[in-house]
Amino acid sequence: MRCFWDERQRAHAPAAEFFNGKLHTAAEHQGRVDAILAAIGPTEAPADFGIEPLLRVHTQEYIDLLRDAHAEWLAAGREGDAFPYTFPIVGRRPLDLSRIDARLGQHSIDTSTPIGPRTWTACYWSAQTALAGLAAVLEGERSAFAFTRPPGHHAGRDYFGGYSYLNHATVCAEAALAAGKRRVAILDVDYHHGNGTQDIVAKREDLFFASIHADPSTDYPFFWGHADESGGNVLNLPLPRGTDWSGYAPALARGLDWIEKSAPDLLIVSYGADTHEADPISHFRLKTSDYAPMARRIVSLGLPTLIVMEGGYAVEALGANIAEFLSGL
Ligand code: SP5
Ligand code: ZN
Repeated sequence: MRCFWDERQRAHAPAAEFFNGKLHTAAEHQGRVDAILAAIGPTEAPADFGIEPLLRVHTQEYIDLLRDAHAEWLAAGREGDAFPYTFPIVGRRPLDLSRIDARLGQHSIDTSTPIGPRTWTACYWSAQTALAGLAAVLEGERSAFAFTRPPGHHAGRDYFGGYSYLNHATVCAEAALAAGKRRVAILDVDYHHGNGTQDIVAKREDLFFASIHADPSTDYPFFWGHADESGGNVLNLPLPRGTDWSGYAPALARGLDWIEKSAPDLLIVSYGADTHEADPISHFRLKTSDYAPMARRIVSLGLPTLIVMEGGYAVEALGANIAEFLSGL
């Protein structure tokens, strides 16, 4: 299977994130990279598909912020990574503010997603890696794996959060439509609900989103992913903490059945290994050996399939989990 990765994606190096009332070592840290690269073997570097595919999903204003935020942060006299800390809650009137703290708050949903001096570079190449994986599938590969990092599924059109800045799954879905595909389905199997993806595909008749994730009553991102948000082109299948393969497999079957009925001509999988029992921030109980059957069921749909990487933070188990998933493809 062709795997894609660009060394410039390594440059994003968040030190810390804030949740549960204190700073923690960033879960989405550079140490994930070698664990994953060792497992997937040789990778191809992407071509540069430019900024245009990103602008089919994200606003120019938001892209400008991602690119410039850290320089403005330094110019404001700060050090370290840029963090938002004040957010315009629902119903606040839109204001055209220039202060970096206001702009960060206006375009983010949490305090876990820092912007460092090289974050934009890593994000740009992570998106190009996804687009290179898509190009391989459009050229006829049955499946391809894009090691996107930073991840993407929590990022919306104009907001970052959940360690995500650019939404690779929908950037690729839009690129596929632009290249002539008619209907694209996104299956999200990360532990966390893909709120950004759901927001971006809302009300579309050519994009379909099915997600299996931890019940947002107990887990991040809390305000998206509840079962009653399903309908039309969205299917949410929240599962309780403690879910193992015996509880996961039936939800996966439902999700795949729904995708099949949506009649897509391309499948994009947002794959997170944070459903594993050893994950330090998550609470499902999948085992390494569960990822091959998961992948086999996904490819049994017989669709051309692009996999983009989302979360997965148990560094010791990460390589084996991804290798197992790829073996099932
Ligand atoms: C891509 C992805 O997987 N993003 C996940 C973002 C989750 N960030 C919030 C972390 C809060 C973790 N709560 C930890 C409970 C530890 N027992
Ligand atoms: Zn996750």
